[in-house]
Amino acid sequence: MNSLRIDSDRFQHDFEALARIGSTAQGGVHRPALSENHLAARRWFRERIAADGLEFRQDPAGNHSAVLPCPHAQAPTLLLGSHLDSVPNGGRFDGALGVLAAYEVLRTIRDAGIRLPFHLEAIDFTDEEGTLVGLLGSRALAGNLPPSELAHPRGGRAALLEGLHRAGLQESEIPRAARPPDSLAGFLELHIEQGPRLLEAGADIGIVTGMVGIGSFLLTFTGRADHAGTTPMHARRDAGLGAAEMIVQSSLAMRSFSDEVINFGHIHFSPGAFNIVPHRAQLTLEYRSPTQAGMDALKSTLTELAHASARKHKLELEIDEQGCVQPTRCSPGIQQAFRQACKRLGLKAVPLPSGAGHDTQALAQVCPAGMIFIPSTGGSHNPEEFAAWPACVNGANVLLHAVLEFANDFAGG
Ligand code: HGY
Ligand code: MN
Ligand code: MN
Repeated sequence: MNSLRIDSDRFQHDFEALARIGSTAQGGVHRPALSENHLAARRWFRERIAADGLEFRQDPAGNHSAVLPCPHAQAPTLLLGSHLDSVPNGGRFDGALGVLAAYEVLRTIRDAGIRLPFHLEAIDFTDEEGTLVGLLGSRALAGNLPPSELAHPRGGRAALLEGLHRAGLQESEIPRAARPPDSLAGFLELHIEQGPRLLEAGADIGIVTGMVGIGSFLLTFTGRADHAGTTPMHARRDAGLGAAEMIVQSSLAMRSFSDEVINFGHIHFSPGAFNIVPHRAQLTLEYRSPTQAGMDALKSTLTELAHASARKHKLELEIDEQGCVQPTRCSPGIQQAFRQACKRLGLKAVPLPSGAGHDTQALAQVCPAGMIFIPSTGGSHNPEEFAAWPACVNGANVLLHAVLEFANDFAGG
């Protein structure tokens, strides 16, 4: 078994075929959750599964998977996978590599005639990226998707309902995707690092120790529309200045946080004319921390700054919380399985915390879950994101051998 490897040509052929779906001129992909392009990618995955003679499964949250059943019907399932949805104008590796690596591992084990003590399932989770909700499919499967996040989705209710309709999904059915925790043996995910640390360390594999918590706000500052020429500066209630104050003051405040980050991803002024003082400004704000204490401290600092910015510019303020995912540790047992796999393959592995959110953190709430990174360049959430093919093959082989390690431990080997 130690010499078993994935089929690199088959894996690369599928990766390149998938990357053509929703591809952009700059070499990335545009496959926002439940968009036509995303659904086209899912159709491709389903056709691939059928062509390979494997069992296909779709759940009420839209999660798509290939299943390799083991002979014991009552056995739990080991899930492998990631997500086929992308951010708008994103890269072709984020998520997609993890789904296809999982699928390649499943096919390799099937082709080798290996009998595992659990069912093996390669899964594509719905809306990991939060175009609609965020970790929608993985949290639904884990049974920990709060109804409030469907009621107030960060991508807006209209977009969520439109996407669900396009995909033929019923909002009321989504909770039925939840699986009993004891039906899950665990979850393993391969992902590009989306940052520079593995390259700086000269390492082949990052064994993820944990993932940041992520909170999202929609801030609405409301003042008064006025003539931009005849209204003295001191007499304005300028929502635009309130939003700008919030951005500047928050950025200054981040000097007192060492491991936390914030991001203002979108700003909208209305009515939006050259010569009207904006009466309303909307800001999306995301904040992240590797610890719950950091999340709590950052949330209270940002909330205070938002109110102070509104007071200074005589504005009303609405703060809409748009969901929150808690910081999560990865399973020590699964980290060990990854370490053993890297040792067997002669690959240099380092422990690494994740500054990105991932489906692993949803599954980690209900079963042993862990993930690995491979080195990537060009940043991420942009078309320049890139990983060298040998690194992708390394990652898939580590995933393969971690499954075999996990099976060995599971069977009490
Ligand atoms: O935003 C993230 O951290 C992830 O890419 N969804
Ligand atoms: Mn991702
Ligand atoms: Mn992403």
